[in-house]
Amino acid sequence: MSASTPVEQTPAPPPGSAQPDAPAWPWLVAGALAGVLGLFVATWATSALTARASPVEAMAELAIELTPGQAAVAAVEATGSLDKPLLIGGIVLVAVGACAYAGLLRRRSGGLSSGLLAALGVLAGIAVVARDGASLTALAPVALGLMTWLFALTVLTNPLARAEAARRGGAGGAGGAGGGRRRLVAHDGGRRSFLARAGLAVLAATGLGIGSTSAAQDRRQVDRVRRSLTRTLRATADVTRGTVPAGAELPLEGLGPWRVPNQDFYRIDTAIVLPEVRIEDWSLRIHGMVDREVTLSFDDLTSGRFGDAFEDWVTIACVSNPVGGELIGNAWWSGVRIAPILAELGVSADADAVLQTSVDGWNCATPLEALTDDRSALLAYAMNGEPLPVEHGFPVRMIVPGLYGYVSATKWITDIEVTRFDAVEAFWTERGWDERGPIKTMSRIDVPRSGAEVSAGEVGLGGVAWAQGTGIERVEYQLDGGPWREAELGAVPGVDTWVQWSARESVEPGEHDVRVRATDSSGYTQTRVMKDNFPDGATGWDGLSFTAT
Ligand SMILES: Nc1nc2c(c(=O)[nH]1)N[C@H]1C(S)=C(S)[C@@H](COP(=O)(O)O)O[C@H]1N2
Ligand SMILES: [Mo]
Repeated sequence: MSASTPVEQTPAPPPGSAQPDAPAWPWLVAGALAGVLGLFVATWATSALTARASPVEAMAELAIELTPGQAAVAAVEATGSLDKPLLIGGIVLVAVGACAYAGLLRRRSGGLSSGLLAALGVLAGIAVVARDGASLTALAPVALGLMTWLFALTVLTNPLARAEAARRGGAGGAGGAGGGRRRLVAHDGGRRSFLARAGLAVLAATGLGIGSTSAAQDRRQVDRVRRSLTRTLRATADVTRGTVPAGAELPLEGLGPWRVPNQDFYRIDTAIVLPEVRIEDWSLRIHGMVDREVTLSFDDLTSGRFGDAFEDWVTIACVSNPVGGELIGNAWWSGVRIAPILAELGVSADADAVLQTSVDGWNCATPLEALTDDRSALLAYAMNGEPLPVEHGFPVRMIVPGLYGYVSATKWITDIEVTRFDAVEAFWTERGWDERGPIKTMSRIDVPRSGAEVSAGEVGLGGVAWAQGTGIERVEYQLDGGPWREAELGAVPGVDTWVQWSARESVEPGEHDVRVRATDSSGYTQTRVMKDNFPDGATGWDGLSFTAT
């Protein structure tokens, strides 16, 4: 029996249905193009309406909020600082992929295709409402994006449907030779019209892309305010003292700067869209278990109402910093000490925690005593003599020596509630991280780099060590399993900064390895036990190999 059915007996397929021999890719391309166009329209509308976040950004933020802690941290570690671009890129990819599929679906069923796009739009709408509430400004970009998807997909696929109908007619061979030619012409016309429309879509997407980036630049008005603030701050804070103390930097080539420049400072936060807080809109409410609550303006902080400007060198660190890692930095911070403010407001004797909240909703709980004892815990408004960079918390953040950032260093801070640990949970502790978060005594090798080739003979070894609140007493290194030797230490202005260490050793040609360990002023020597950063910070000795030739 023959597998082929006479063409004449095939019932005519319903309009718009697929032909087995017609290629699928134009439908996929149409869907993907419509997808890209819709995303661009949504982004452009976000800028034009100065909505806080685009639908894609809102989805990324929601994803971060809903990700359990260890998975989030694993993602950050696996991808380095690329976590956010990767998350955004992944969402865009999934969205465009789904739109491409909607294009394919449209070949068989317009309803299913539109339904898929509508479902995507609803998802984006849910993310936006979850993050920013159901305002018109927040939702308009989603609505415009969805309308663009539906409209662009129709416009792009209509010629395809026409071309396929014509082709079908031709294949059906129902008409004479003349009819076949006409159908072929219609088919070619459909293809040409599809290509023209696709070209227009690409042009429109490009234009919108350029349009929304320049609009995004307009939004950086906070940057302009920062610059104009610099002079005012110079008057209120003695920023000239932020020059590196003599002897802090050891003369060893390859050692990083003791004071980390703002643009090189590590950045860790959950913000997809950087909060842009204007000075005149900023306020800090301090309340909870206090006799008297207060709401401070930026002027209140800088005018001396709660004491003079206070400045200090503090090395802050992230609990996710692995042994040998770079999620740590040292800067000259200017601000106001928090202890006298809390003292003036009168803190309840039952309180043991302070819940800090930022403008984007992130929060952390800090042990109360860290904010009331005599350490340099401050509401900082300047970093290395400049107004805080937006990504480091402009206009005001908390800096607390001795505690990892996730329990203390709230950027874009707007709320401080004196409370009790047993009454609150915060972003990272909810995800299983340690409640108190004291920074562990640590040391790191920076010279030579792991795997480096150096010339045999005298080589320099060096790095940094830190034990905030306690101070580094001694740093020892061990070359090729030999005896532990004490390294030379740089000068430091206090116990809250890292200290540079260096040494010189003579090495033979060949492979070498070096390890380091620090001892703090309490007499504690860093444990060699290697431990992961969860839930309270990594431990273990940093070590690496290098080759001498
Ligand atoms: N608002 C806000 N503040 C935050 C965070 C955050 O996610 N949001 N992350 C904290 C963490 S985990 C660290 S380690 C420090 C990092 O500060 P930096 O980015 O200025 O280096 O900020 C802290 N402050
Ligand atoms: Mo952190």
